[in-house]
Amino acid sequence: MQTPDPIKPESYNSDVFPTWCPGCGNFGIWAALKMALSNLKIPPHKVALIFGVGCSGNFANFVKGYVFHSLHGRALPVASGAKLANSDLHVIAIGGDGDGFAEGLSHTIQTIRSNVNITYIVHDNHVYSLTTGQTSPTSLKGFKTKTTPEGSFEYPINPMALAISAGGSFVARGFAGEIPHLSDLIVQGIQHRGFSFIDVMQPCPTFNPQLSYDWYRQRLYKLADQGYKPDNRHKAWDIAQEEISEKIATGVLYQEQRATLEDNFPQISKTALVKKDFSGVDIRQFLGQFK
Ligand SMILES: Cc1ncc(C[n+]2csc(CCOP(=O)(O)OP(=O)(O)O)c2C)c(N)n1
Repeated sequence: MQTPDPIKPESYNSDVFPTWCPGCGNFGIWAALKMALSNLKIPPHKVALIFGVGCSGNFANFVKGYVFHSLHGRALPVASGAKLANSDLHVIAIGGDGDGFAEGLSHTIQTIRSNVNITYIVHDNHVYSLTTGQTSPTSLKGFKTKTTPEGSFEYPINPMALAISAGGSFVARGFAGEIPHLSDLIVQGIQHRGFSFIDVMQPCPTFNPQLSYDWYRQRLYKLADQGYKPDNRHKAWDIAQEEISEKIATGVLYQEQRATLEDNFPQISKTALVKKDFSGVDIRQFLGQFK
């Protein structure tokens, strides 16, 4: 793949223009990610974008890079495998709240624990969109859909609390309607050594119109404006307890440095697996290292 010079947000456009509904928050996340990659001067051939299934997963068709459209809830194991095979790539996993907190919930928890050096962006619209509007694990109580005509009665999953309690080393929340701020969070997430978890508040005007851009804006506040420092897990936990129906903190809630999954594999901690010279290697002896 040729490297366009200089790298611009448009460098990541595929030939297909997004088919998302007018006003969909996915456009903002798409723009923020492209802005982040171009600000970091990462060429498309140095990034692997691994998608789940959903409206968010359709992003796979609208972006350039090494792109893999995986199964529903399975973006994270595929992304982890890509990173372990080629640690020289920037690996970014992308999926919806259904993908990450229902079908893929155990992968989300286990990948946070592993601290593999990848970035995970959740398009959290609090609804299953691609299947035309059913409750998701983050749907607010009382949310009326085809599957919950009397309103959802289940308590919503809290992604910030989930990530902090699973041992997240980078836990952040952004808003699809604030592209430069979200882009900066994605930059920080990519630069973080370890698993970066970014939950993005994403308006879905078609299947969750109540949570509109205005609804979010009335509740959003930026942690950085309050001089907040994301180095204390207990403080992060307190912020995570705020009900998003009342107030929504954006920014990095918590960050710490600790060994990544790759650091724990001496076979790949220094040289990417794909760069190993296997000519003349007794493969049985090599595989023996993995026992
Ligand atoms: C294992 C499995 N279960 C269910 C489906 C059907 N399905 C496809 S997309 C989807 C919902 C996607 O919702 P979400 O992950 O929140 O993404 P969004 O469409 O809102 O971006 C479901 C249930 C599937 N494809 N695979």
